[in-house]
Amino acid sequence: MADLDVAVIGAGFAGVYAVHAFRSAGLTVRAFEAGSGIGGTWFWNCYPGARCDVESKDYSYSFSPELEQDWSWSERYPAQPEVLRYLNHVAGRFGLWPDIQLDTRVTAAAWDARRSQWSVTTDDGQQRTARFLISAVGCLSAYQVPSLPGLETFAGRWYHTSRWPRDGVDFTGQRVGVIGTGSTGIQIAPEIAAVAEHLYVFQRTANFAVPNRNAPLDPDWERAFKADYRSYRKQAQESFLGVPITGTGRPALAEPPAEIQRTLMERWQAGGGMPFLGAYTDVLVDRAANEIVAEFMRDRIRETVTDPAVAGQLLPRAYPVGAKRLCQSDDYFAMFNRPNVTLADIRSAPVTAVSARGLHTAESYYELDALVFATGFDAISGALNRIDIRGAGGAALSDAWAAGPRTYLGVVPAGFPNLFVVTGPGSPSVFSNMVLSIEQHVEWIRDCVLHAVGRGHATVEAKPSAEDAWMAHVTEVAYATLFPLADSWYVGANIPGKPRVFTPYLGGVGPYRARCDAVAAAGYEGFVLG
Ligand code: N01
Repeated sequence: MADLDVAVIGAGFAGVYAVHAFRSAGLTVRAFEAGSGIGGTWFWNCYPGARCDVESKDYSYSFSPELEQDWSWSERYPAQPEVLRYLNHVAGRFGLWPDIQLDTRVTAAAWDARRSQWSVTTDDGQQRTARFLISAVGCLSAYQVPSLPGLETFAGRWYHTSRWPRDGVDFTGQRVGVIGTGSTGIQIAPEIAAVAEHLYVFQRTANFAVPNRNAPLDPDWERAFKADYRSYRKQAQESFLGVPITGTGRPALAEPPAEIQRTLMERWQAGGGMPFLGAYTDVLVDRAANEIVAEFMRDRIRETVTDPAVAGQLLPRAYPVGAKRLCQSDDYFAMFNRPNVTLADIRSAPVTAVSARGLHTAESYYELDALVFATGFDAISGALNRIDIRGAGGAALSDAWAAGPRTYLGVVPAGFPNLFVVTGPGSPSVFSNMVLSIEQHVEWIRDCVLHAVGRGHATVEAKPSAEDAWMAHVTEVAYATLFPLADSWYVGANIPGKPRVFTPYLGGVGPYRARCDAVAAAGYEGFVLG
């Protein structure tokens, strides 16, 4: 008999909710978390400026109407410490701590076909057995530091944003380099510029960013909004992104140019990426429509950055807007007007080496006291591939995913009985409000497990043919859009040698939920219950 009904890897939003959901269903469950606290990405990414780009009213659990009413967010977009406080509140409120084991990294998991259970190994040398194994490792947790020649000789300190020192870093009076201008780099750079003697931003690809227009939440607004929270959540579940967005419902290409400018400006002033990109129906599928929106955004950079040469370098041209995750910032572009900030283009003059006192590019040398890598993640599959997971017949998950990660329905990889991946490859995951998608996945997995257990089944397996068909559908939907045109982490292009495969599901949160529900209603079609 297994030690546990359910073992969960990770205690971020997904792991915390999985503990609650399975325990409430009467199963024994334990989450193993590598960090010394819960929160996952929100635990590790405690760099200055870290803030969610989904509004707090959306980026919060909906499973408890009481929690939803009692908790008050202070800002429209929550900063990292507040998200972490929220998760700790949830763990305390629902009594989840006894089933969460911190400071414990899962290093391996092997399927024992004879006993129909997983054997889970952790870095404290312990082994636990569980009937079901749930990956809640997150899509953006395996961070990557580029291998720069000479980094080990650097006499200053260097940091990756996703392993930020918990007691902070004081950059006062220092010359600091930031490599990376994605969502993270754009958030941290203005914070460093405010205190450093000089900040050098090393940019490989210029990025689009919309304003947040972040602000404190007005208590009267909050009261009025919360009065109808339930029906808002329902709309979110049925929406495309997991956040109800009102677009014009029209294609940009059919709209008079002046009207487009008026609509985009209105949304620009209101802030937020989803309503901005969602204004017109063709922006993410038609290159010409996309270019209209891209040029609108370039105009905003031109009017913000006073030095035309610097503005020119900041204009994004390498990919269609939205095909990489749209960044959000209220102060990134204006930061380049500060006398203590220099933009260095490392596309035309790549980094060649790091030495004791600084960084060398093909054209220049920059003396630095500290270096910050905001260089992102081996996304979607990286965290699971770093665990030695062995399924039926001892097959390694990393081998099964060698040509790109695969699952049936975004949740179960074929060949790995009783393994479920929350917001896995082939699910809307990073193209949605993650908290809402996490809840949907955890509840679907719980119901599937209860269905199997209740009928005396020991195993749940995805049919390889169902996995093939699902991944073909995921690919077909993706290639009807502009997303695959960008060298993004969505396709693994940021990791040298990673196969270029587009795995997030772009079919929409509402339709995806309906599909998952239909599979369950049909007796878990595409699965073998053994
Ligand atoms: O990572 P990224 P991130 N040499 O991969 C550059 C979420 N998130 O941590 O574009 C030089 O997007 C790379 O350059 P290029 C959000 O989903 C959310 O910023 O590959 N440069 C790029 O500029 C986001 O999308 C929030 O040419 C190198 C940057 O590093 C995801 O996390 C906040 C390099 C990496 O950008 C990841 O964001 C933060 C190299 N060898 C993150 N390797 C919010 O909620 C990489 N780069 C707001």
